[in-house]
Amino acid sequence: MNELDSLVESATQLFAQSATPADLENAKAQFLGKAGRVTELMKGMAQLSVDEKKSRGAAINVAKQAIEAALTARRQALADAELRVQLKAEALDVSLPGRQRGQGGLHPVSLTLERIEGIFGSMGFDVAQGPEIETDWFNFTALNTPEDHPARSMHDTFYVEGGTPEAPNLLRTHTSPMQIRHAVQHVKKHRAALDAGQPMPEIRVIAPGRTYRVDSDATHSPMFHQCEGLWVGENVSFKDLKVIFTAFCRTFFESDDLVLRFRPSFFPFTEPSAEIDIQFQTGPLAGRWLEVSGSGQVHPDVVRNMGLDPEKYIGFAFGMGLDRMTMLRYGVNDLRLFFDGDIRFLSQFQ
Ligand code: 2NM
Repeated sequence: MNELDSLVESATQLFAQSATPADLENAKAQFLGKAGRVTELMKGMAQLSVDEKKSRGAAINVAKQAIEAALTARRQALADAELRVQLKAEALDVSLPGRQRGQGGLHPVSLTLERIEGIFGSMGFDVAQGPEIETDWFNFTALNTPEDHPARSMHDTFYVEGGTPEAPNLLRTHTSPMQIRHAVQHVKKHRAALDAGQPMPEIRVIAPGRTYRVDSDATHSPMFHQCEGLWVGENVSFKDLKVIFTAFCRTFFESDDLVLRFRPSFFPFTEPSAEIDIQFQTGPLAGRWLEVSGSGQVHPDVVRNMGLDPEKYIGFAFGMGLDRMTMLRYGVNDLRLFFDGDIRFLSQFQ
């Protein structure tokens, strides 16, 4: 191999060993740069004759062109390799499964509420919802709760801005004020018929929602959920309350042999009043009496505040805690779990 051939070969080798474009440009300088080996060969021709210059120059030129071709080829190879790496890094695998969006669900207390609405709905009850900030009239006075009743103290009730000293505003302590609002609306709607001595369609309504009391421990939350029910008509009796509430409990707890007990109690807005206890015959809670609701015949003064004649209309009402109903149904022993927002607890109800 002559001197020029071996020069081309060593250039090609050095180019092949250049792993980056910068290395390659350094390698190029060693052969084609100002002080490169090809340039040195050109300078070395100075003492040659014209004929020698011609043939030697042509040979050097051939070598130079071969080196330039090798350089161009290597540049292209490096650029191709770089592109391949880039394409691989940016590759999009369209066959990958999409990112799943976690499925949400209802809070257990909301599940209870939906259940209760469904069951009472099937028995002809409307659902009434209304303000959580109430007036003293709807929350207490209309419900026959006397001025000096402890429930009206700042100790038990959250008072809020917006009222007057005589008629303060407060966070409702039960959903009964909504029962009054609904009954008043209902009576207004049928006022003409009533005045003409015609019968009024019965009031059958439940009022679920948030309620507030100054209370906080393992079994009391300052905000809790209630659902009250009201049934007013000319021929309604305690028997009707017992029938619908028994049917409700058996459906709600999915227990056909569940037994109810009405235990005498007191509420300002009902007379007589009773606590409703239930007893499961089977399952983990079997044999124990469990309080689930308050109830009673609506007090004549309250019937009057609905705009009805208590001599003619009789009402029955009940009120239960949705949080407690949820605890009983699912066997949850700490009320605070419902308000902590821990997804590990809440996701178990989906
Ligand atoms: C209860 C217990 C007993 C009740 C009474 C009324 C109304 F509006 F008719 F007066 N609504 N709800 C009632 C009766 C609520 O909760 C423990």
